[in-house]
Amino acid sequence: MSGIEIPAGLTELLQGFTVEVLRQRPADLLDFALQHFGRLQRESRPKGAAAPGRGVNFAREPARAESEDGEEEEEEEEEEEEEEEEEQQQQAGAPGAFTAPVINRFTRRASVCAEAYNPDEEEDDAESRIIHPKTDDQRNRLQEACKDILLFKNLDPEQMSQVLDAMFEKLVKEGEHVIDQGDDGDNFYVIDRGTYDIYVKCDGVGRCVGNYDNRGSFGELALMYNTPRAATITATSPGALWGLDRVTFRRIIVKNNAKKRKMYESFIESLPFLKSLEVSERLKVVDVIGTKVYKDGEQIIAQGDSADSFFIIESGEVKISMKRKNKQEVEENDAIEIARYSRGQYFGELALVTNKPRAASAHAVGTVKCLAMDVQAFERLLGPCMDIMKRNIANYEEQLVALFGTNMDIVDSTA
Ligand code: 1OR
Ligand code: 1OR
Repeated sequence: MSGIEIPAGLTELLQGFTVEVLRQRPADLLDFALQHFGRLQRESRPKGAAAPGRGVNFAREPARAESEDGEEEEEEEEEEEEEEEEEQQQQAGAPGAFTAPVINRFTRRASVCAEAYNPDEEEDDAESRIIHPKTDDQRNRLQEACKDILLFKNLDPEQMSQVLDAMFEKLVKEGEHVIDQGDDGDNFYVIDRGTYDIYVKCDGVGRCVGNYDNRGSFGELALMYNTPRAATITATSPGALWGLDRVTFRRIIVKNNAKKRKMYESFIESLPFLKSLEVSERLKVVDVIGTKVYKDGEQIIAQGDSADSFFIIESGEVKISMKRKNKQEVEENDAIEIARYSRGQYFGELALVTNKPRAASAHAVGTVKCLAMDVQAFERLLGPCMDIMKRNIANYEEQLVALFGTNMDIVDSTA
């Protein structure tokens, strides 16, 4: 981190305190703080010892004993926790090579903290909800920033309103590290404005693997899978983010992901172009997709636009069309239809693979339901399917000749 260094455990300590204040709404805050931190100190002491124990004990984590030398009493419990975590990660789809976690003591504890806030237990506990009051301007900007966030797409209105209430604005300076690879996950972030680089360490050296340009979100992986941060995110301009705390994220988004898995697991499993993925990798695809619905005639992709997502059709029909050559200002109906796709087929991969603008437009024919994935997830998760997709791209030109014969010059494929 650049600038002021935040001591390890401070964020969790203050978050735990804040949650307790919101839950219990004490009349005397100072008195409550004295009792709260006094209790934490007592709980974190080794049994029968006078000296305070190491580390932070979180507000709702059961008190545990810790001996000075080997933490023997803790060991058994930690092994159980590890097993539990492994089990959960297997269910969640164990993270790929880049996330291979070196689970240190602190990481384990942080994960325990997350486990203490069991999404099911928290379900109807309205008092534990975190609310950050916002001005009208903030609320408008927040709603605008969140409207295309795929992880929020499958939430019901009540869940969405709890998420918006809990989000808080965070201003960032150019050069600031918003997330450092290897750290514990505290918040999920939605971009309000600003540009950000993504660095991933390879043999100890950070390599820029992508960026965000005034839109999108990051920081979900560590919260979803209880793993260390998988990448470093640095601001390359002054910017603003909307943060969502770990507890609310797990209570709402992770819980909702379980529902999404039930809905989409077998569909994703059935897609031939994803057959190179392991089962666990397919589950991770389900975790990051968001459902988007389009009305008859609505534009899904515009030829020439920059690209930020990939689509799989769940239901309905999608028409792919290209502008006529030398007619940049064409009417929509002056474009030529080049393909039609339906359930189980995908589109929007070409611009992501070639790093070029969209080569064609896509429109809904009737009502269309698509599963969308952002470019970062596409690159992170669909690497093993690239051969199949590239083979298909190589066929595009052939298909076009088949469609228009030697007259293929009529479409503008230079975009
Ligand atoms: P996180 O909680 O692990 C870092 O914190 C965030 O960076 C991560 O969640 C993602 O939201 C985001 N690999 C891993 N994390 C990435 C990647 C990424 N891109 C964005 N994030 N890759 C780059 C894909 C363009 C794969 C690199 C091998
Ligand atoms: P995209 O990201 O470029 C438009 O956004 C999408 O239309 C594109 O990815 C493909 O998924 C899809 N040429 C270009 N894009 C095509 C084509 C195509 N067919 C489907 N798409 N063809 C002409 C090649 C010059 C194939 C004609 C049958």
